[in-house]
Amino acid sequence: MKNAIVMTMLVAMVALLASSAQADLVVTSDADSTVSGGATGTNYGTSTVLQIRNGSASYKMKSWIRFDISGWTAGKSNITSATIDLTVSYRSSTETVPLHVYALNNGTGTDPYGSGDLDESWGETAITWANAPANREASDTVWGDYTTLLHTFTNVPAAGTLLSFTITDADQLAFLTGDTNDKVTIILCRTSGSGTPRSYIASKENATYDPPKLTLTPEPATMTLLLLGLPLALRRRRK
Ligand SMILES: [Ca+2]
Ligand SMILES: [Ca+2]
Repeated sequence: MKNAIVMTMLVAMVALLASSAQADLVVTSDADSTVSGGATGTNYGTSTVLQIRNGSASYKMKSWIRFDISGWTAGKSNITSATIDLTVSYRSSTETVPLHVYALNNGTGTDPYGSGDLDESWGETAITWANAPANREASDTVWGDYTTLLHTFTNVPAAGTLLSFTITDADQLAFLTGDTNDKVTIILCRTSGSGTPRSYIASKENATYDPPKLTLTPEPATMTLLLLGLPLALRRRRK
């Protein structure tokens, strides 16, 4: 009888924890666009591809991608792992130019370098080379004070292939764990190459390939630990 009461109480506790536990959050890009050093006032927000290339000024292209993480309800400090998936939508035959993925830090206010707002409210159909947050306009990269390097792909495979990486390092996760506005932005750029070769990443407007995707994973749930300990607790009571 006692065991039955204990069991009922534990099941109720597990159910309560399960209802409040944070599951993985999977979101696709909320906004994405290329900006071009050769057309500094032009927006590419409705394009089906995200372009990233380096070279002389007119060949420089970088891409901004934003995710809405308002679906994460367990407190941002509980994010312990993040995976970013990008799908290659085009590749020239010899694409070996490294592709860097940066996070825009959770900045607020105005970019002192004149590249626009840092508060991540950039508009998908308004972002350009001239106003993209943390864009280092005279360069092939971004302002280090406001960004964190997450990953570098050393080679880009054929169209249709997934480019994926997972981060668990606290410093790299800071743009997520320190987020205060439910928006996070990543930036794609290249710091070598001559304009060609190049490759494209599918944007959220691409009908053939998957859009950029972010997966957030919480700390191992208390519920799981409790479930693991439950049989042991019951066995001890029966002795
Ligand atoms: Ca877009
Ligand atoms: Ca943010």
